Amino acid sequence: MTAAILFLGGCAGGGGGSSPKIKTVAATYKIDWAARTRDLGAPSSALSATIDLGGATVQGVDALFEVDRATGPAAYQQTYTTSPTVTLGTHPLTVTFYSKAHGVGTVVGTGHASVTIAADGSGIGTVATLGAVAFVEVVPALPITTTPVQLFFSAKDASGAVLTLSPGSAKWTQLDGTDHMTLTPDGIATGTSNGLTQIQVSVDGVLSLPAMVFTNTTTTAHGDFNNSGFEAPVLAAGQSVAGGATGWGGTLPWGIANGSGAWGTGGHSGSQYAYIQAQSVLGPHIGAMTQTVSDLVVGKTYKVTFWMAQRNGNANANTPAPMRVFANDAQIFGPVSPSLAWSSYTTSTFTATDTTCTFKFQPDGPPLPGHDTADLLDDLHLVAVP
Ligand SMILES: [Ca+2]
Repeated sequence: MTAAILFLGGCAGGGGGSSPKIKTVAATYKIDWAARTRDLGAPSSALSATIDLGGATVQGVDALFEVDRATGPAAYQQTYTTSPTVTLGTHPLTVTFYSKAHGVGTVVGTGHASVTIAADGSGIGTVATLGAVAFVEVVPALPITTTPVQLFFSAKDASGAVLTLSPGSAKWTQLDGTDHMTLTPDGIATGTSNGLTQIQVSVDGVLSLPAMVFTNTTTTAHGDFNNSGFEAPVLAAGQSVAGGATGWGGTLPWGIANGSGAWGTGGHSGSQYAYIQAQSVLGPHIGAMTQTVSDLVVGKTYKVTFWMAQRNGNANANTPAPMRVFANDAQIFGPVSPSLAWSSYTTSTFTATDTTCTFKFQPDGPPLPGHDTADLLDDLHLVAVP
């Protein structure tokens, strides 16, 4: 429910100029604008409404009125007056709420009723409004660091069409993990410690399923990869989460998984492992994982060792992706496609030119449109070459 519209009393007006025998009235109506979580300035759920009174002009055509929501996040009720006046009697009413001001943007709610405009404008009841939002979900986020970021949601109507709404249309709640991050009602997340947090978002009264986000406040490892076996944070058996592991950054789609599930049958060591997906089913989506390691010795030679397998889980799409490894954007490995079983790999050696180095693991995209490929990683190490 975006808002409610109520037709109330009005002042009796004079007859229309061209049809003096037809009585008209300046009907008044009120709109209850719903609370928002932030100030306006962008497309959102219900920033304006149009009211169509069928055949209510003195010429007998539809009388159309448009009103905009005021700026400011708080709920409020405002009374409006129809101008020009409308004819007395029974008319079909359609109210349409829009995501932008001035009656444009996405339709986010509609209401229909048969209303009777009386001489004093009174006796017309509330028009129920049916919200357009039918499905809401949390858009997977990159790991939340100590830098505040805006979380995003996706809203769809009953037919599955995406509705374009602004962040202020949504209300965010944190179900647990308050020791890992803070979350404002309008979706600004700030990490405070490493871990997992369950969150939920609602738009116009439609609630999403709970979603998990990582907080990752450790961004630099010393001398070797931090969380090299992807055992942190701890997931439940069979669980996987997109977008993060302690110590790691990257580009979606990637994540970690525990044990046997959609991505794999288990880790090389420990129960958890990472996956990087490269798929073109929904357009090109090529994931990457990155971590910056410090305390390298300039002039010294290093290599990276790691274990890799192709996706071998229970959700099909078990096709490998040709993996590449980069050290400060210089390629030191690949492209190599792994097999189903875990195997050990070693990159080319490279010489440190700085005390820090950012490593990136990124597969090539699928060879054909509509393909879904993914690789699994575990037990990554930076090794100094004697
Ligand atoms: Ca592991």
